[in-house]
Amino acid sequence: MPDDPAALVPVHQRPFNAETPLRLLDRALTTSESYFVRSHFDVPMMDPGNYALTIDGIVARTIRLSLAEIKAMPNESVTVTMECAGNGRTSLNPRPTGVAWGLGAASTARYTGVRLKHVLDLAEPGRALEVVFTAADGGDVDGQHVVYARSLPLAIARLPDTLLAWSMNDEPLAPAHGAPLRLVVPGWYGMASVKWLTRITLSGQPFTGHYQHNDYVYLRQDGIADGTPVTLMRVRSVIASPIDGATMSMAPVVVSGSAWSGEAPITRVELSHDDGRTWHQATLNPPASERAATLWKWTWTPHVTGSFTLIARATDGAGRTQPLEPVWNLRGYGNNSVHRVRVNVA
Ligand SMILES: Nc1nc2c(c(=O)[nH]1)N[C@H]1C(S)=C(S)[C@@H](COP(=O)(O)O)O[C@H]1N2
Ligand SMILES: [Mo]
Repeated sequence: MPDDPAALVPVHQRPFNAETPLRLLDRALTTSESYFVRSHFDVPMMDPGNYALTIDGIVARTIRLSLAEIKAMPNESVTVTMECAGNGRTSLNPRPTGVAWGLGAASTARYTGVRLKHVLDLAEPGRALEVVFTAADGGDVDGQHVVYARSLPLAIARLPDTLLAWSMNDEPLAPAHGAPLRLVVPGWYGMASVKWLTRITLSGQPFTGHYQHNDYVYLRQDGIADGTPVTLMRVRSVIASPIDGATMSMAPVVVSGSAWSGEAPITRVELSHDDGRTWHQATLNPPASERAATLWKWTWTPHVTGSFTLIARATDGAGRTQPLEPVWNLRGYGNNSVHRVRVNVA
């Protein structure tokens, strides 16, 4: 667990799950200490010295790679914003079961590792459909022993930004974030980015593991077929400053935050101080990478005293805009409704 209690907002103690404080979400990078943690089980014991990654299944040859061998491969770095699919769940009514996330289950880091594609090619894949990623953590789920495992379509696995990462923000990856090696799938909700990776299996069939088939599927959401897998992050913005409940004077105040979408670049962030009657365009900062959040700012000058609700609404290049009200589904995934922050002008 991190030393600085202010660095994270704990949501659950065992397994440890915690949010990034919202006031940090107008920064280009989240430090490792403040990066949100989402783990289904306790952090598994891993010895980097004895670590081996196995690549097997539909391959010409099964291979095993040590951490030193993986680190010696061509390095690649990508700045990525990662968000848990359950982020924003607590604003759904009725409240779905699952970790009680506010809006801080999202963070940005510069990941360094080797392209997954590079490692797959070493094993010479045959006619596979999917790539299954198996982790070292596991535990009891409804009376069954379950290990964390997920699959990706082969085409996504082979994208140049899909990494096997051992470093975050140019520091060694922390145990809570998947050391010694994790998968990073930019643009997808966090469940795809398997931590504590031990095995990569090329498969000819759709994977039906617990975290693929039972969890991380949309259920009972209007307009979406039951069982549709959760994949790309929906467009979202978060207000980092001012914080909810802040008191300010009748002087110009900079409203700032970040916005991201797994589907396309952010093209617009609008702010409202009057419950959505009028909207003002925020200034956008070019993101660190296509896979990282866009930071934005808007200067508001309140002309009267009273209480106000600030709303941020992002739009992406695919024309998708955040809904003003949450859209419910059974597990509470992908709720990208707008962020509202209440402030007092005194
Ligand atoms: N092995 C393993 N990988 C995992 C998980 C897990 O519980 N076990 N949680 C997933 C989920 S749901 C998310 S949102 C991200 C969170 O990554 P972080 O803890 O580094 O923020 O890791 C993903 N990878
Ligand atoms: Mo997640």
